[in-house]
Amino acid sequence: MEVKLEAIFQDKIDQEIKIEPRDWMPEKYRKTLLRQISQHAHSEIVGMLPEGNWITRAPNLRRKVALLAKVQDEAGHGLYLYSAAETLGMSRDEMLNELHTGKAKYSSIFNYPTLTWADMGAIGWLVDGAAIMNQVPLCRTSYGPYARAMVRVCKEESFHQRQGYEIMLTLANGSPEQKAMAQDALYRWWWPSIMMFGPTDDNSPNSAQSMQWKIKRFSNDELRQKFIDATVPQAEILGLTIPDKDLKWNEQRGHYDFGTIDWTEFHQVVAGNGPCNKQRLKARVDSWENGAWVREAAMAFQNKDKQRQAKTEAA
Ligand code: FAQ
Repeated sequence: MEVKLEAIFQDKIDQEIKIEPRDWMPEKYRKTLLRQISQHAHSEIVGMLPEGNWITRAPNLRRKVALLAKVQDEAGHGLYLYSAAETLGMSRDEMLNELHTGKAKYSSIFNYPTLTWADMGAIGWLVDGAAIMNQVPLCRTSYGPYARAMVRVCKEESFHQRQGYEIMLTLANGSPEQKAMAQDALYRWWWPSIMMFGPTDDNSPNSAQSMQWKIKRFSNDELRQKFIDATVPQAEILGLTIPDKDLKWNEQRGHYDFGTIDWTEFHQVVAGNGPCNKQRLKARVDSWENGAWVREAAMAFQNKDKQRQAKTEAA
């Protein structure tokens, strides 16, 4: 029976028919999606923190409004993604508990500090740029609720990428101090951004199965290469230097060659030992604890409302 169901399931995937919450699915498909979507949701919510740090220090009103809107968009992305993950049978409270106890992962990139205003430019340009490269294919992922959530997320991410690039462009064409600030931000964010795509294909335990199920459409290395190829010319327009002496156009491959990624750093950050892991997690846990009264008040209101309704119906 299970074998037959599995064959029907794979056939649907092969024919590009979306899998919906009530459809039969292998348990491992459900678990893989739950892992990826909840990690993605946590990344959006934790990802609000590095930029949230600069809202009060934006250099002018236009920049402040754009940054505020961007951070709010990230909260929205987290909410669509938690909703999509909930359709797979785990409650939002359980997912948050996994984040708060360190059981669930979130993207390595959000464990780095934002030291200057130029970091707002570098995050928009590089981090959102990498996110778009990874997420546009997710609009065609095989699980319906995830694919549909990603359509809006990607539209908003493109705006984020452009606002970041525009900050970089302004700084790169500004005073020598501003240009130096932009360069310093590129130095610090480049390597962590290319690590966002995850381990190399031969070290990516989930890729083969996720590709077969069309959860992922491109491998980690393919997306990383696409990102580098798209971003190098943008750095040239800015007149800024990417901190990789091995970065070079390879005519034969039709791609940029690049240097060796420091995977020890990546694994350290993912293991909780990055520069800001403890601070990020503490901010989320504090926020959950400080918001307890809001949840309790909402529940008390709902119970009162139910009692009132029951009384009216009984009368
Ligand atoms: N950080 O076998 P794979 C954003 C883990 S963008 C931490 O290759 P998979 C927007 C991976 O989970 C950022 N952990 O795994 C924004 C797995 O561990 P597990 C979020 C990482 O899933 C911008 C292990 O390594 N985007 O939020 C990372 O097939 C600006 C082995 O790896 C998404 O989540 C990492 N970078 O491929 C917000 C996109 N990479 O769970 C605010 C959706 C890998 O087995 C400001 N996710 N790991 O214990 C994906 O596309 C995939 O999950 C990958 C990883 C590509 C991230």
